Amino acid sequence: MTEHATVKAALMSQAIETPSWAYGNSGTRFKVFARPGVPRTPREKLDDAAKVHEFTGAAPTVALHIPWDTVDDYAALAEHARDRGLAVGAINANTFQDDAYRLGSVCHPEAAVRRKALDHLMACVDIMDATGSRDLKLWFADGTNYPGQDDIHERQDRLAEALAAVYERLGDDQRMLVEYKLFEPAFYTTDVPDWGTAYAHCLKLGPKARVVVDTGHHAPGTNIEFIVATLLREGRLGGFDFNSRFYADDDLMVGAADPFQLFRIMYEVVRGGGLTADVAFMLDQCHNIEEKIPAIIRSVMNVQEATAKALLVDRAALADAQRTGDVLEANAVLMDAYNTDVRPLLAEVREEQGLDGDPMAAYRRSGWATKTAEERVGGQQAGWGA
Ligand code: LRH
Ligand code: MN
Ligand code: MN
Repeated sequence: MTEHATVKAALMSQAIETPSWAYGNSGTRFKVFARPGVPRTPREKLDDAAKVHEFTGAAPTVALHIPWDTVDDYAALAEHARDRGLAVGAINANTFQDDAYRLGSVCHPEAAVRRKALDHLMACVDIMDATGSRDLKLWFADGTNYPGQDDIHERQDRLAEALAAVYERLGDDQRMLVEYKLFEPAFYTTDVPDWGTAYAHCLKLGPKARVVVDTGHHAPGTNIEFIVATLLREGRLGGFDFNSRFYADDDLMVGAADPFQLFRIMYEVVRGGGLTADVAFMLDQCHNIEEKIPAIIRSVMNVQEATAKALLVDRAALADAQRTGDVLEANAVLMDAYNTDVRPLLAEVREEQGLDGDPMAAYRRSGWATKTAEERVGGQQAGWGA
């Protein structure tokens, strides 16, 4: 294969998972702006996700969030997805919305609350069994607000105990993705604040436990690509929750705030051999003021553009410059790839797959927005951010 053909093949095989909650109404604690045509049920969220996949050809799985996507029959929900050319992606657990969780969930000082949280995590694995989902995504809102509020050390013990119980319950082909976040909703300590803590727990648990990097969950200025390189080297990068941020956990469209950072991350993914199904490329974002489906299509395209640029880096020339200590040349090789307009290449890739080269325009022409605005009345809130 020519180099061009290898790049195209890699782009064609890249899958980007979209989150069910991005299709629903969301907002800040100040206001949720309702939008006409927004899904009313988990099935309708899948119907919208199917549109993103139809026009991009690159979004074949959808992450669910439990209980936001609660249904009576999960196997039937998975069937609904399959009928639309989709599969159920990661199951995201939610141990942050009940009154019981005021002092935490699996790290809570009371055993009864920890049990309740653990029961929920186990129920999420049951849903994985019913839907064929591979990944359980665990983000804990646990932490403390005031020094002395609880014992930091003991909270880690409680966390380890819960994680070990869930790990035991996983099937052979199932994985656990441990997500970290520096702060919020806890303001003093967070029980899984960084990749190091997540990694330490994963290492103890075993190979089915991996770290997930939510790009919005770091302190400003954090070198995320370094974290990605390290986790890949250790074989523990489970995936990404992609989004972008200007300030804290803003959950804006991936690649919108800092496309160069996204390129640097994707370069480390390519360099580290992470462009495989082993790494889940998921979006975790919400669309508060913009149209949702087009925003998700744009996000998928942003990831594809960063990936294309990363694949175009002349690795031989880069290695040469690095070996000879030619700092300027090494940097230039990387920037050459970043500064390439890859949109024509991606249009070509889509056309070769029988798709429209411009997914945004194709979606607009489809009339889906008008149809759903007429048919769906009373769209569902994403369940979070209100
Ligand atoms: C937490 C988080 C986590 C949740 C999602 C809705 O900030 O990133 O992944 O499940 O947002
Ligand atoms: Mn996340
Ligand atoms: Mn987040």
